[in-house]
Amino acid sequence: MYNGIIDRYRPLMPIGDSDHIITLNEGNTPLIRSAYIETMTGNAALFFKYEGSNPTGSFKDRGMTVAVSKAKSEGYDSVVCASTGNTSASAAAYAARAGMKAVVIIPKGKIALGKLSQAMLYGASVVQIDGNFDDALNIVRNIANEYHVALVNSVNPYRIEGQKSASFEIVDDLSDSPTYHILPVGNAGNITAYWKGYKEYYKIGKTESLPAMLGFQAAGAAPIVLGHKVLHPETVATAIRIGNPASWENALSAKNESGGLIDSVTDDEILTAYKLLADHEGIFCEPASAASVAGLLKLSGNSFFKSTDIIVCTLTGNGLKDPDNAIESSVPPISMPSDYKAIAKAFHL
Ligand code: AN7
Repeated sequence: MYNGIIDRYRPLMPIGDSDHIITLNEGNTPLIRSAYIETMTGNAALFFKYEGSNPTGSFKDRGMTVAVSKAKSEGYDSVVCASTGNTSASAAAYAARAGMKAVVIIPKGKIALGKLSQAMLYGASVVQIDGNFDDALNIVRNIANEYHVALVNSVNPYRIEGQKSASFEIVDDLSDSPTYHILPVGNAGNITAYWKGYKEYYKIGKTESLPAMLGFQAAGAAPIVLGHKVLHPETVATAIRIGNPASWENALSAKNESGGLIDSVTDDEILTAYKLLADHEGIFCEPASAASVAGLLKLSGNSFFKSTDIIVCTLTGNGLKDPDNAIESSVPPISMPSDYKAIAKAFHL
């Protein structure tokens, strides 16, 4: 058993012997074979990398263990980040464990309830601004430039180093790279990290091929697809409500080098995929995560995939993060008298 991704992949991590490791045993998340959606892909083999099973419920923990370990080891006593929610929850948890202070800046009213409750309970100082994620990222960049505080957004290269571990796990499970890797794109750190991970594993001979990277933005927050910043990004998938991604250039490199694409999916397509995953796969992810499957279905509709393809979709965050969207997308509970016969009859049991 490994104690988290640094322990498991230490030779490929920027960690020195004297570094202090802050871990919650993140990583080692399930790669789940599709039970149903696969049949909609032209019979390619489809797997979901379910990052919702990380300790704070998202992939951010992979990056945060490295970023906070390094911050602690370098003598910082506080961390700061901007966030659409998941980064704030993860930073708050790892900072708490490290005995460090966390200040997190979020767009007011635009982060899912579960994420907000996490950052609050882990004891972070939560600051809401009348602005979006891009405004919050500018603020924390300025703070980190002028004050002695570690910036733990994915502009911190240690975040990318940690997040690349997801590619290692997938290859370890499949014994090679998939043909296609599909994931949602917001600030574009994760697509950058996955591509780095695949390339590193290829270089040391762990794989014989590299996947094509397929990234999907929400249509109302699709700067990379449009080719220009989006000043007022809007989407039901609040995690990826980002109009000026910090890793924009790296995302384009991942796309170009891998022979992939970056496209957009509408909120309706995202919510359809979100419900399909729950109804037919038994998988509860958050709306932003379902953007990967929405992208898969969009491409499948154009007969993009072959039956010999192996596809991995990353499901970046746990559905419990966003109870409001879950309830909104579902049939409400039915009120009935406490009468077992009536209940059995109503549902033809
Ligand atoms: C569930 O928490 O940017 O393209 O501040 O929470 O690496 O930004 C979250 C991003 C996808 C996009 N899925 O990843 C934040 C934040 C979920 C996310 C993304 C996010 P990146």
